[in-house]
Amino acid sequence: MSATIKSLEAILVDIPTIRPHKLSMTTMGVQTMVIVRVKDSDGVEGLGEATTIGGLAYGPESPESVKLTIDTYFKPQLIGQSADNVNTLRVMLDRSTRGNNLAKSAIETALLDLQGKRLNRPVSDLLGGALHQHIPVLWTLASGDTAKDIEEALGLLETRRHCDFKLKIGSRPVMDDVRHVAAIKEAVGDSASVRVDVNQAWDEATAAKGMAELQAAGIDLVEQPTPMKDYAALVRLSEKFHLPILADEAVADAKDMFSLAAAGFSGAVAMKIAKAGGPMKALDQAKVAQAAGIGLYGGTLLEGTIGTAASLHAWSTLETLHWGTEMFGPLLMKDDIVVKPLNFHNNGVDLPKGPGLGVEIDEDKLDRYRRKA
Ligand code: MUC
Ligand code: MG
Repeated sequence: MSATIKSLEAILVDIPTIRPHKLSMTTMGVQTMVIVRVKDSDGVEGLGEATTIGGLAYGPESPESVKLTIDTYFKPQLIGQSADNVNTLRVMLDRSTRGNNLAKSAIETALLDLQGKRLNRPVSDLLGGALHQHIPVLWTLASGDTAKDIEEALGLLETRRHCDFKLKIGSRPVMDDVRHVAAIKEAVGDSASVRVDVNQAWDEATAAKGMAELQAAGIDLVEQPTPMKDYAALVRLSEKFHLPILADEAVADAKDMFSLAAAGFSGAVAMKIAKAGGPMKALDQAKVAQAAGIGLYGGTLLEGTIGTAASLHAWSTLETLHWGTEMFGPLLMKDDIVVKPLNFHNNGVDLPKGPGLGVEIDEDKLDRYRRKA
């Protein structure tokens, strides 16, 4: 008889960030992860994670609501089910629950990890097989201070931990942001790719002005300049500029990708396992983007090591990641809750090895950082 799901736990874990991380909608000083532990009747454990950036300032799911959805709605459905068919379980949750993609992503990840451990294969094998063992990773400069960002970037270039940078802008007047970005681009030089993420902060006219200036300053990519639902603006801006647009909040899953591509968008997409509802669904989105000629980028909601490893297993199966990835989440946190952190070097990170995600919980650390109240 196949193993059944015996227990499921969703744990809130709060870890301070190494410095304030300033986004257009909020400033993060702590990252909250929802860690999922699912155990089967043979005692094998699968790990999953859901995070978001800036809580409800960013999107409709908060870490607390993810935990509630899992504890109250998903757990009763999953306990007692056969653990050996991830598709059956994710379809079951999709039928019973609309949206809640962050919570679904944590569960799909945990089920894949469990399955991988049972089969003694890495999660990337369950997704078709890895094509890459080392994956490029950029760094986000978001201290809120131009001089500090430059110092941070030059240090990272010197150690070759990162060679590309994403700048978080949108909270200040557009020309202040342009000056900030241009100064950083000038300091890091031509060998580094500099991109910006506006996190929806501009209206279309501001975006047109901002993009013209950023194009002149040598910026390579502009992420989500306008509000997520305004597809027409994204399409018009993508037609107007050589400077490509990276669609982020606008496209959560394969269906969104199809709609935006069908509306005439060209550019690139930030895939995120959390937005899509899990690694498998993020790869569904990748297929639609590929068919529409839209460039791929491995995105993050600043997950810790578990969520980052799950994303890396997914991205490793894609032949071309046109814009690389931003899977640096664990490096933004002061500490980690795993035994062996991911290995970031040579402007990228190694795909973790071993069965499942290839990640093991450090129980003492988990105990230290788990939310008590
Ligand atoms: C986002 O909006 O793209 C990724 C890097 C970062 O600093 O924030 C995120 C999310
Ligand atoms: Mg973004």
